[in-house]
Amino acid sequence: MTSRSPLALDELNRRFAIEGVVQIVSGNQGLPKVQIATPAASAEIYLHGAQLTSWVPAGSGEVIFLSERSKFADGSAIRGGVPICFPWFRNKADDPKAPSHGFVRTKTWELESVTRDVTQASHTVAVTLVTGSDDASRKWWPHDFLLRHRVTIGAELKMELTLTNTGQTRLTFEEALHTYHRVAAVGHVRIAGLDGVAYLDNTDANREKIQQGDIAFARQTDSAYLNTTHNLEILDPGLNRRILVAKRNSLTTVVWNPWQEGAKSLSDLGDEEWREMVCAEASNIRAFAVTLPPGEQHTMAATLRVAKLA
Ligand code: TA6
Repeated sequence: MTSRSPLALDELNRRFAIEGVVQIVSGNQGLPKVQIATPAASAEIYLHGAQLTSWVPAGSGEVIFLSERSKFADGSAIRGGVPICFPWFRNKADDPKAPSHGFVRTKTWELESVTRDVTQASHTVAVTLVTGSDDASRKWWPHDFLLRHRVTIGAELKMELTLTNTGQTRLTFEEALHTYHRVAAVGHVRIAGLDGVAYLDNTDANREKIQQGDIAFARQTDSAYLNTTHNLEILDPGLNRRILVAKRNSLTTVVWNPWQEGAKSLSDLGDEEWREMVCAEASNIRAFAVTLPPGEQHTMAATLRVAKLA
């Protein structure tokens, strides 16, 4: 796939805008973002990293956390929203100089399609963005691929990440939809759905442990739950809501909050913002990385829904 220069806004709107529903505008630091507004929900997706940064279902408040100090610049990841981690998660095992969480979250993706479904059952808009291998990616990862991110905006938020192996050899990759959920106060939040599941505790030399009951937050938390297809419920009494996360083709779930001490090392996170976010990430990492023969595809999906807590 050639890395064409990104299209100008007027050309992007000519090709993809839907009057009164979808437009492409100049976002933070002038980066192009897709703005979606329907009776069911509103949302924003930057072409930078194909990163969703807002989803507000009708009748609900903002569900996605975005740092007030986030950078919006080439080479930097947006802090918040849903960063796409690919083809590795965290540091690259064989190259400490490689970018954390891979290289696609700092690339400008291309808009491939914007479609609308206004049947009675659902008023949804689906935005598909695509990126692929190029000379720059092959320096880090010697494989040919096409990566599509299809985001369906409506009363639910559905994110589908599809990798196509366009090369001649099998490849193995890690992936994560690194979703930052907005919460009122992380110290009062619990995550249900992982009771009894084994996890690697990255705050304790990645020792393997077993989850006892719901996840509560009282310190830096960075846990990779293994061999689990379980759906999650993020229970937020402060906002009197549950965020339900359903996964498809994902065998690991990462849960992260930097807490006060971890936040100090993040210049793109406000001093107290760690209290208002929790990451719960559909993923395939570590021993559950995905191996794909030439020509094959793999889709991992996460679907979010919001409900009242009580
Ligand atoms: O998802 C948890 C995690 O892997 C943590 O270890 C922490 O590094 C977090 O991701 C954020 O990573 P980033 O590179 O975006 O600062």
